[in-house]
Amino acid sequence: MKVDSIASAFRLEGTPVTCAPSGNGHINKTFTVTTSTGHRYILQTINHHVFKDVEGLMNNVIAVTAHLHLCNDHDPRRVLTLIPTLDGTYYTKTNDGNYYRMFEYVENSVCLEQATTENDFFQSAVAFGEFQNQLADFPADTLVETIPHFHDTIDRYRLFRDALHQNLAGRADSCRKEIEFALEREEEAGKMVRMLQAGKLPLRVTHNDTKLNNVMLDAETRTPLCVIDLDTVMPGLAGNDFGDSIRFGASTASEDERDLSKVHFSLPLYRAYAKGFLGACGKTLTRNEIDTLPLGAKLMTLECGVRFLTDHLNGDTYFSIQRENQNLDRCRTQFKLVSEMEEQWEDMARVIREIVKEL
Ligand code: GN1
Ligand code: MG
Repeated sequence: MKVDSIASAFRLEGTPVTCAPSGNGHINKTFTVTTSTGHRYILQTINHHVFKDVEGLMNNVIAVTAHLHLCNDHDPRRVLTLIPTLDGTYYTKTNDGNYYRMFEYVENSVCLEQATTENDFFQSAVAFGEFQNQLADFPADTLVETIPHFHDTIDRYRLFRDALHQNLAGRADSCRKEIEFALEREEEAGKMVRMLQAGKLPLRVTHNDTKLNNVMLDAETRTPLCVIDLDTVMPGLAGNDFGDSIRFGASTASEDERDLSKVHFSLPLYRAYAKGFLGACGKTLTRNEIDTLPLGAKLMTLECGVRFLTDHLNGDTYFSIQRENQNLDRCRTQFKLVSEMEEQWEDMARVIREIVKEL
């Protein structure tokens, strides 16, 4: 079935005229639809191999966006707005078994793949910090866990070891260095999960995929508009949300950069993000949560590297790729960032202490 004809299943202003691919997500496919009145919408497939409970996922997104709309006076630029289908639901399943949903297009906005200025990164931190605050009173037990064990680093290592053992794509010998790097850090990787289990870190409603390209900024003022990609909003750790932003946005190169000499962990970008994030939600975080923010950054970067490596070993079945060895390239950038964080470990903790003093 053609994607532009799928758009007609939704309650649109005008009739669909064009439908063009957009966005850079690794999981769902995204299109921009323009109608006869010039109105623009986002049409997205929901990857049901990754998200097995599509109905549960959509119920999460419906409930979370409704809650956020109340916090933002129903401003359609501040919160993702779902478009209902003609039969009054919020997603449609086509004959070929695929799922689709639509959102209002957020006009006059930018979505960045890399932080070009410290201010842009700071503003994205404000967006994710406020997001966290606004969901603080959301009833977490009503949310479905859309991907069980999503940031369970202990379980991520179990899957990595399985992939290593099975060596399905026959690639293990060609990435021994990366495999060693991951294994040397296995014990530390589980640290925050164990703190959670011991009651030393609280579960909150978190985003869990806080990449810079999952937030929209106003194209002119460069101030935050809305947080997008809500499929993994579920109970999680605040430090993981902080950490995932750092792993992606405090790097001087893109996630899949092949020239590792371009990839560095930037302490100034880290500081800018920490300032925005702690300014927005620092007062609600516990002492342990604040103290483990640097660890969150390191462990999310390590976890993501391990996930890319696992997928490379499995033959690229999870993250979409555009070229050979792209998941290995992605893994290498993550591990390079982890090494540099280890070198700047004391500075990372000091930055947090300095910011907290000024709150
Ligand atoms: C995926 O969907 P996207 O591209 O925003 C992934 C994240 C990874 C990220 C790495 C559901 O995010 O967990 O951190 O790629 N999302 C899922 O770039 O697995
Ligand atoms: Mg995304």
